[in-house]
Amino acid sequence: MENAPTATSLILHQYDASPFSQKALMMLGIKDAAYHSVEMPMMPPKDAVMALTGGYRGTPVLQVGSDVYVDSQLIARELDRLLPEPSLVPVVHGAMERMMVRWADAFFRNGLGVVLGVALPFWPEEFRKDREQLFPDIDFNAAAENLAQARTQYRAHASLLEEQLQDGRPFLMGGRAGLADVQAWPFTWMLRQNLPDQAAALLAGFPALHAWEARCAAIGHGKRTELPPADALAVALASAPLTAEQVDPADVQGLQAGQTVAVTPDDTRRGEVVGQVVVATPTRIALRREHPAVGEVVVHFPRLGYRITTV
Ligand SMILES: N[C@@H](CCC(=O)N[C@@H](CS)C(=O)NCC(=O)O)C(=O)O
Repeated sequence: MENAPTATSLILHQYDASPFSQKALMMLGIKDAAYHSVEMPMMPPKDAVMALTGGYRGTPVLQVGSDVYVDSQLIARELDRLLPEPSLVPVVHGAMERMMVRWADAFFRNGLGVVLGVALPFWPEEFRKDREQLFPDIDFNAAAENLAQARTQYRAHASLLEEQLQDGRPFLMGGRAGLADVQAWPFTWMLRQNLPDQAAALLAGFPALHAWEARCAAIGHGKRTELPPADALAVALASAPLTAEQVDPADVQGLQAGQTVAVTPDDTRRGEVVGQVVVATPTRIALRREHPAVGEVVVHFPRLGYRITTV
């Protein structure tokens, strides 16, 4: 079959409506990468991704053979490792653009606050219930009451983007698109997609931002081929993980190779994964685990934003 995935193919498990998926798609666009996209449902059941990760349900997840990369932070690192050019930090090397992730999460939360404040009454009950358990720290009953503050905060965040672009640079860090744009653009995209009137009001009077949004949108999503979930699982089953053991001797939790631990996101309830430690560094935790549908896999998480507990 033409274009059949192999153990080295990039396979992205995701759904397009998520701004976090858009981060991964934009990275692939910057690299003009060829990849397979597996459609993930927006709500459980999510059998394919659950078999691969062992319990993490979030989007995006990148699969390469039997190595599974959770979170857009780690997907950025892996894409730069596998496809170094063009780099996702093309202008100013270093970690500053990675540090933006928590700023971007705050921008997301305010955008979500606007969406909830305006659109929650129109959400299907089942979707609302799912998202309420996903975001235990958000009071959905207070969404309308919190709307004015969410709008103010959203515009304050957006004004920083406008300010950054004041000197006429095409992208946030300069002449080329990179991780800074990837961190920020999905959250203006999100509001424009979901609530164009709100977006028009909250992003009004920001001409540099508007021009930048158009440049970001024009980057596209690279060379994408749709793949059925079963084919992605078959790739994992037919391959073996390639990750070498690497444990920081100064690991702050004293993690040891082979130790059984549980990893969960520390912000939303996207699910817990239990396995044996293969990698533990300040930037990454990777676990070995097995599932009949995929065989042995190694699931990688960023350390930032994830909680590790011993089992
Ligand atoms: N820090 C994560 C956040 C991912 C995230 O929160 N994704 C949301 C989508 S907007 C999600 O997974 N929601 C639950 C779901 O889709 O089941 C990342 O950057 O990948």
